[in-house]
Amino acid sequence: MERHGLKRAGRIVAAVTVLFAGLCDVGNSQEIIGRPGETPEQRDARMKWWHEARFGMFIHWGVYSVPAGVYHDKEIGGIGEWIMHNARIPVAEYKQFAKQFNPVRYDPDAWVRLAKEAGMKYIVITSKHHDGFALFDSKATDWDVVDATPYGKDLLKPLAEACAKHGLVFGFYYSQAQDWSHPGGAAAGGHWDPAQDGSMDEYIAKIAVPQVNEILSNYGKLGVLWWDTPVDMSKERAEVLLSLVHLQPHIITNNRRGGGYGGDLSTPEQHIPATGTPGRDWETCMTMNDTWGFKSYDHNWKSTETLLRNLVDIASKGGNYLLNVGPTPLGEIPEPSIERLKEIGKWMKVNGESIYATTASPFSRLAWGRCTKKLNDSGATLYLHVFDWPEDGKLVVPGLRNEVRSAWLLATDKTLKTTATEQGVVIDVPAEPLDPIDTVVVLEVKGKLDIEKVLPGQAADGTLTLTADSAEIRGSQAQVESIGGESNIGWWTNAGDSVAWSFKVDKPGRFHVTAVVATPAQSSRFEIAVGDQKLAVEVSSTGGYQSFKTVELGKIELKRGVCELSVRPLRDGWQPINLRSVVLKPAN
Ligand code: FHN
Repeated sequence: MERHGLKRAGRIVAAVTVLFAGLCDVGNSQEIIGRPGETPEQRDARMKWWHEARFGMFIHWGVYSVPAGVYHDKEIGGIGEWIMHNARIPVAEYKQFAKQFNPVRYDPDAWVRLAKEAGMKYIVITSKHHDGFALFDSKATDWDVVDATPYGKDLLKPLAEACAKHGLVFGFYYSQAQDWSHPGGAAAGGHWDPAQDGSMDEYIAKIAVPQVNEILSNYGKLGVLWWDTPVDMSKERAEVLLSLVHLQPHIITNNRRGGGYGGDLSTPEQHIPATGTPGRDWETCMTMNDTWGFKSYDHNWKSTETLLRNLVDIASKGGNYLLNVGPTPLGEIPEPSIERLKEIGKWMKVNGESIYATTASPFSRLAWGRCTKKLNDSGATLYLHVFDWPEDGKLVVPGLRNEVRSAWLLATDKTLKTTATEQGVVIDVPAEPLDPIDTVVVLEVKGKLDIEKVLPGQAADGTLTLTADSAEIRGSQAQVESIGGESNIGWWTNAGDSVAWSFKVDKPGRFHVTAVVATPAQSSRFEIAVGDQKLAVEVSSTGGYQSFKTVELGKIELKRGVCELSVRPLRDGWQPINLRSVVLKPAN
């Protein structure tokens, strides 16, 4: 899978945004999770639709779509909706853009139909982003679509109605702690204009509280309230907002309100955690190009393959995918987004059963793709998402010991032959996949899932190849991604993360160790460990995160039996690397 990797991180987002995203990612152990006083059964009932939905649309829309990334004829770096901040645009000047915000082509019904066609089950739209501009008629300010734009009509009401009409759940994003236009609101997110002077408490009392009240009261039943960038949100400030949430008793909130409230979800941004966030509901939000709000010159669109495989990857880890669109000031969703959503929709129409209401894969990793599952009283349905079709026509489900009831191709219902082998269940599949992005094979098995971990072993010449796909990742950031169709461990930005492999050795001896790595850093230091043998190694720049080279790491002794090899950053000298494989070849 071609994921956008570390290579892009530097140029996509303002550093401050990355910081916010990092803060909000997985929360911390002191957070209050869920709703205080709610039983697990009540919580499950409240979260049911969300668990089943798996796929939603995020919409970032506002006045920033007018400059669309350009200010005084200069392309402004960073994400489009941050232009006011990144170009330090004075409040009064920024407000002039509202005069050109006239979304006469806005067709909320078409937006909702598009989301539905893509297979999305919910929509979350920015009711107010950090520029403080409200897409609704707010009594708390004139800085809203009704009072400040030629359009002059509430944009959220018709969208709420269209969602209700087409059966999608509707929700709001609200930037509660960062508002660059109202006095006191810019304390957290930088400050560049005396018009922003003021007290944050007053801003909370005069703008945030009344507006949250408005969005929770005036748009019917809502599914989600999506807070953002909770910098400087003390417990007291967060509590005032918390009390309003009861206006929508069933609403689901994320972990970005601040003040120690973890809400119902963690919200990894622009990435998919290696193993999900076990024990915690989570939702990856992601852009289709490199910006949330419309930017006229951002054409760096992810492929449909990437987006669809992201959805599958996320579902296989038990999470939801909130995929963003950034409409233009005329109210149009950019054509490349529409194309991709329609393509995803075609696949979902045939294969949606393998996504909706599924739970996480019971396998740690599958070299050929992903798995989602549904448990039932007599066994389980496993949906095998095959990204890399087996050339020999044998799909091996490693370590699966259950008796198979039946197997078939989801798209055609064609029954497939299965054989129980020592490696696991082997399924005979046709020579060609039905869908090159993801062909789904359904496997119905009897009884409680029984999966034995199958360890990699030596080739006939004694060589051991430890690939990214079979690695166990220990930590919070590093994850398997794919560059040029080959997997590697990337996003290794946390020096506390390590990776390890367990494997079987039946031809012991001394081995040459090499690794296939890529790094733009001048040098990076890490350690290879097998038992108490340790190799401290230093690799120098390979020319970038996509330039993979084989590097010599030294020699190591392996004994017969099960061994573990780990790769750990050395605090002194570690720089992120992408690691494709570690290979051990007999030294003689
Ligand atoms: O600063 C915002 C950004 O503009 C965007 O809204 C994202 C979406 O998750 N949230 C913040 C950064 O974490």
